[in-house]
Amino acid sequence: MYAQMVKTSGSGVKSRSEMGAQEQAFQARIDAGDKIEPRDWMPDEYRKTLIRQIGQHAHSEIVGQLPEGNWITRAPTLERKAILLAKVQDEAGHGLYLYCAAETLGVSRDELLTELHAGRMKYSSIFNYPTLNWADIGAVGWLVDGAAIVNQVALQRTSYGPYSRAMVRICKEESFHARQGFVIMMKMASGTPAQRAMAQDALDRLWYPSLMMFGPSDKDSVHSEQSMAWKIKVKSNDELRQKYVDQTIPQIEYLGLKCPDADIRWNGEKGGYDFSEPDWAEFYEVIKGNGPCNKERLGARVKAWDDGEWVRDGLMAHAQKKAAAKHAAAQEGSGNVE
Ligand code: BYC
Repeated sequence: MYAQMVKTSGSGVKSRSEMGAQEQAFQARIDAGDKIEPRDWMPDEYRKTLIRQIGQHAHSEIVGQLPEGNWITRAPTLERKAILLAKVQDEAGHGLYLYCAAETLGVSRDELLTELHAGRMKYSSIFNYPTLNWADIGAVGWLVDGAAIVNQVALQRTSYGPYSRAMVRICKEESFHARQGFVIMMKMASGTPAQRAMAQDALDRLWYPSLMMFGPSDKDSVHSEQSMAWKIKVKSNDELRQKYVDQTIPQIEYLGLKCPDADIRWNGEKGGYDFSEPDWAEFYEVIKGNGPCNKERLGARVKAWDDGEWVRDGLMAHAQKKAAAKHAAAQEGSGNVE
């Protein structure tokens, strides 16, 4: 039940001559940099790919609340508690924008959540790792939100209008999230030897999982070729991972910490760092449902859904009552009493 499995198509990209007239016109709009809007014609696979990616993105936002939400009651000061509370609340908002963007494609939020709860839709692998102490909260803000920003800045230019617009707003909020994480890390890294050791340990554990957030290497990415042809993705998984490493290594140095990858080297020729790949076998285990926290995370989401049933039922009953009263008043006003 907890495996995050979705059947992938990965069937290759059609050439112009294989496309019908409607598809050719659609592709020409994409190539010209037009945004596709909900009422526009789109190929079924384009719609399906967006529902998969936006849905997975939305799920990541709400599952991503769990590892940090866990630390709200244990934040070291009132100020830190207020900041973390605001951040975790922002993530719920991000989930909302994204579920709304997915709804414009003809799928309901309830349907997407049913898929998540049944283990048929994924969420980001990173949230299947635990947050063991306060330094991890700094590292999540800094590394995880930092990685999310690199990915999402590119997605601001995605071809689907509602997704692109959601990304603009999300990116602004994510920048605040990453900074609050970096400030926690600065405090820990310049604190007592024990605090410094905690900061290093958090970096050691979260470095490779944060690299995995960008997805498998381009050669193993099943969806990239088609998604890039449709400009759903505008940068490849490896391009974004490289950008992230290049921006993060100087930050590690600034903190006076050590990157857990002994093979990190500046490569002047390519103008970026050489780095070791994450353990992809571990990545595939995690997305199959076998990471350290998959069961706990999905269990928490399912419980929240079940516990909230009475609220949803109450809201629906209230809405139906109001709609019935409005209908009755309208009937009475028109003298058309049934
Ligand atoms: N985790 O062909 P590929 C946040 C799956 S929330 C899990 O390269 P694609 C935050 C992939 O789905 C930020 N699964 O796929 C929130 C596919 O399987 P399916 C979340 C992954 O879609 C709260 C298979 O592997 N951001 O930051 O072209 C608090 C093959 O991959 C992952 C987004 O969701 C992964 N890491 O590219 C704090 C960004 N990577 O679906 C922070 C939006 C790959 O065929 N998504 N898979 O069964 C994307 O940009 C793209 O979907 C990805 C993957 C780059 C992630």
